[in-house]
Amino acid sequence: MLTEIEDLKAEALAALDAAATREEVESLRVRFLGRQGVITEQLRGLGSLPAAERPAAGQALNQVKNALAEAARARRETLSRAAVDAELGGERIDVTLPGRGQRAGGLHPVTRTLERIETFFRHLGFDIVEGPEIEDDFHNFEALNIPAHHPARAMHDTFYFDDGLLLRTHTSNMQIRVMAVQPPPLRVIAIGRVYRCDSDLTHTPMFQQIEGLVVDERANFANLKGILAAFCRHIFEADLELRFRPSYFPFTEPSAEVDIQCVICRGAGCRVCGHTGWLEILGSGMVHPNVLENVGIDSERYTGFAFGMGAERITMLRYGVDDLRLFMENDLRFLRQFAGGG
Ligand code: 2NL
Repeated sequence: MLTEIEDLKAEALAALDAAATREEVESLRVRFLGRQGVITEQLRGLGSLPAAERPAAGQALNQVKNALAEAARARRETLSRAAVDAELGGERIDVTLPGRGQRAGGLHPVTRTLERIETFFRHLGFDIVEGPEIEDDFHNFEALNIPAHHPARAMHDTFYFDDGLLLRTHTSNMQIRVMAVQPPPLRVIAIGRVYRCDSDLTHTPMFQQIEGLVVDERANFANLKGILAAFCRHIFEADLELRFRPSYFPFTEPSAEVDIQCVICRGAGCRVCGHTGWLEILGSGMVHPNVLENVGIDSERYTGFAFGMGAERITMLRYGVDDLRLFMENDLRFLRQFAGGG
């Protein structure tokens, strides 16, 4: 009987030692120590043994029972610890790996150009104004010396609403609004989105315009030329030549379009400037006396000059971007090239 018990103990201990999972340990525990387990059955059978053998057998069985319970507990603990170690080992953080870093965002290239232009004119004492994109006929056309049926209205490709309102075709509406309420002397820059029903490789239905206006006694064309020359040299960060070509706008007289020496070839001629060596960058002129009178300014006492340009076009020339559509598509591969820096 006692050797049988010893064999049973050896068998159970070996099985526990070989158990690879906590589930296996549990099923061995049930097999030997459970309510119908082998050891339990033996304990129950003690009564049928001869009285002389009972105490020794009972003691031996109890010892085996305790030994197996302890062995099962120890094995379970070993397996648990191994499981935790394996999990931690798999998750170990390698602090020597290079970090993923955080990409810095950046301002849109057109915004950067607008900010540079704004800063330049602020230093010259200009006020920066913004205003409504939905405008009435008076502030967008009539006051600017563009009466109904004037051929210049066709030039503007206007988007109209049903009620006679329209999307402004230039930021001059703001210049009119300022002149109507503020007496001269005036130095104003109007910046904002303008809309024209026009779309091809070099035109988008919306673009950002920058317009400048100065009204003062004796404001003259020489002042205009001086400001624009300083402006171009500042924005393009180069000592560029300027060229004024006679032109026509209904709201200025005389009018001039301004070219700068090509920023790419410096005048030698290249694809960007169409081999002329010059790039057209803005329109300008002396404010038409009719415009001053329309807003109640005495055109005998005051004169004015004004200029206007498209922010996208200036941005293209500053950064050497050759496709206007890139500014509208928000492709991160394009925009990331402008992130950071100034
Ligand atoms: C261009 C040309 C220009 C003006 C805008 C202006 C405004 C007032 C009176 C007179 Cl209130 N003129 N603005 C003058 C000349 C040209 O813009 O090419 N824009 C994109």
